[in-house]
Amino acid sequence: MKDTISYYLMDYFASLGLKKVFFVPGGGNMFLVDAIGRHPEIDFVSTHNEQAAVIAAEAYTRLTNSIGIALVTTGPGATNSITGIAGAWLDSIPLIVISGQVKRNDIKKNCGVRQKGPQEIDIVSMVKNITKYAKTIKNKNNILNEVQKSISLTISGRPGPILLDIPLDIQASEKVFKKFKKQNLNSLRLKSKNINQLQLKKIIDKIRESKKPLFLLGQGIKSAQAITITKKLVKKLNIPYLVTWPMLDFAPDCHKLNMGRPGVVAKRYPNLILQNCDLLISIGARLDRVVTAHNPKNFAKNANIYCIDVDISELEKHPKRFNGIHSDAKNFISNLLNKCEPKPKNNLWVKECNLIKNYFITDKIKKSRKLSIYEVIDLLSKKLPRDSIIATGSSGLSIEAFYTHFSNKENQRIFLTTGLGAMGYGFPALVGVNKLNKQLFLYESDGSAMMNLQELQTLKTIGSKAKIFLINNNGYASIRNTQRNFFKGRYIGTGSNSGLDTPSISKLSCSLGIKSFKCRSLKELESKLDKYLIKDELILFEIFVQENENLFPKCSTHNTDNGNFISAPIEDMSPLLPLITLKKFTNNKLDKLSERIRNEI
Ligand SMILES: Cc1ncc(C[n+]2csc(CCOP(=O)(O)OP(=O)(O)O)c2C)c(N)n1
Ligand SMILES: [Mg+2]
Repeated sequence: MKDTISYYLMDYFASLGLKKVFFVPGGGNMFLVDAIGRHPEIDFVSTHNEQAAVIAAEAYTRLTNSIGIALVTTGPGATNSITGIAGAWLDSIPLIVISGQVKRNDIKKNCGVRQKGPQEIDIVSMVKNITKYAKTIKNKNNILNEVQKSISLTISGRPGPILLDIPLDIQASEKVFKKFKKQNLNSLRLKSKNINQLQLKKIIDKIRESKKPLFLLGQGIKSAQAITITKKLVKKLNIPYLVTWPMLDFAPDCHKLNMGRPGVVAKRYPNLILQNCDLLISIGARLDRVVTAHNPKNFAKNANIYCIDVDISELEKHPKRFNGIHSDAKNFISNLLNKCEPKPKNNLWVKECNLIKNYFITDKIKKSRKLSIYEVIDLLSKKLPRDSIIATGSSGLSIEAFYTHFSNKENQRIFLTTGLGAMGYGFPALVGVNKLNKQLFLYESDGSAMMNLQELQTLKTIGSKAKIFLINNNGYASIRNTQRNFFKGRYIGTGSNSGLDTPSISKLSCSLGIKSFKCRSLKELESKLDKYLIKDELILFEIFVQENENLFPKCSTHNTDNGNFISAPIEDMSPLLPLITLKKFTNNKLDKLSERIRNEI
């Protein structure tokens, strides 16, 4: 058949099962837009901003075995895509971004001017450092090679986004081709290197000798599509595990080997268990400061530490005592699964972990009259059903409280953009996972919602049946906390008394024809949830909570009487526990800093 290169490209994507395109049309991508409209297998969603199109596409990748495609136009369309690309880059998410470009003759090249073609911008240079591959296609005969190469790169090794920039004249040029037959996406995945057998043997010996082994499971396991074998591994070996935020949904909170999410803001028990283990095996987690807290040298201080990562730079950045093993998570885990002996079920260590977990799992704050974010999160933990998808916003106090305290159930999929922490993630993320055949929920905060509010209309347009929990705490509660703690409460641009008004989002969504409720008490929220969670329509619950709550538990930096700062060890979180309790749960191995903090502040 004869058709445009644009159609040829879409036919190739469809043959690989890549059928979902999120886009905003423009003059600069018009032939590609025409092709997605005409191709019978391509399902397209129009968003109201390219940032949203790219976020929707990366959210789609996160929840499927496919890859989301975002299609943007040249100039402002391309620049709007950058936040979404950066998020996918930091979180290692496969993503295909196609940008339209001006005709080859109109490209300015290196002639020194700022622009030659209409709305021309050199997007490739801008995203080079946040993509695995970014290229302007100059030769139409090479397009299939370029596309195959970039798909291989986006899914292989440490995954990440790619961008192909296609000039208008290439989009429009015609090609005679046979329709592509169905192909397997995995055939484009590059093989990972074999693991070093000596290192493997050493770690197997360490597991055999260890009395208190602990896994720390990170996003790299999802990237390597190794969730199923990781479940088999922990089950076979009976080794407790911690997870990072993007792996929160690996197993239900109540699973007896699941010891929670460690870090600067965390429940107390994961941090205590981390400090009590004698062997820590971290797989696919980059162990940034959010997880290791203020002093990485003190992290898992009683343990031998092994880190498994597909990206050697992530291993090289660690302190010397972290032993690095350069391997893809799936490769490493399948080797362990075949070669490791199980630990006895319910061994002493598993019992000790569960004792600590059970003691601290219901760490509660004092009740006050106004609804607390923590009460909301407890209620949602109870009410949201198994087998559902929960998209969340990605920045601010409400989100951090959620990832610390939400108690997840079996087969709930929960996700955010974690590395970038971009406000505005929630609505477009929900657009991206629409129609994935599960009940859909979004948990988002008011300030962040405002950054991509227009996508509420997209949700309405695409017939979303999701339930949205919108936390209203009068703007930027997290930044108000910073301004209270560091600037004596000089609030600037963080709430209605300091120049930032947030409208009632339920009123706005009502005006779009979306059913919306205001909830100001736990009772009111519970009765609304009981009545409306099962309804088959898009509903927004605007939940008014206290405006100035603190995050807890938290590894704080303490200001001493004589003007010094002491950063608390990771196991000694605020509000501070009595020393005697801390001693009990750290096997009497108190850090000297814990005594100093209590004596000097
Ligand atoms: C795109 C973007 N701009 C700015 C920030 C900085 N920032 C982090 S949290 C925050 C306030 C978030 O407010 P809201 O979403 O209402 O959450 P809350 O802290 O009130 O729970 C801001 C401005 C950010 N994370 N992302
Ligand atoms: Mg807020």
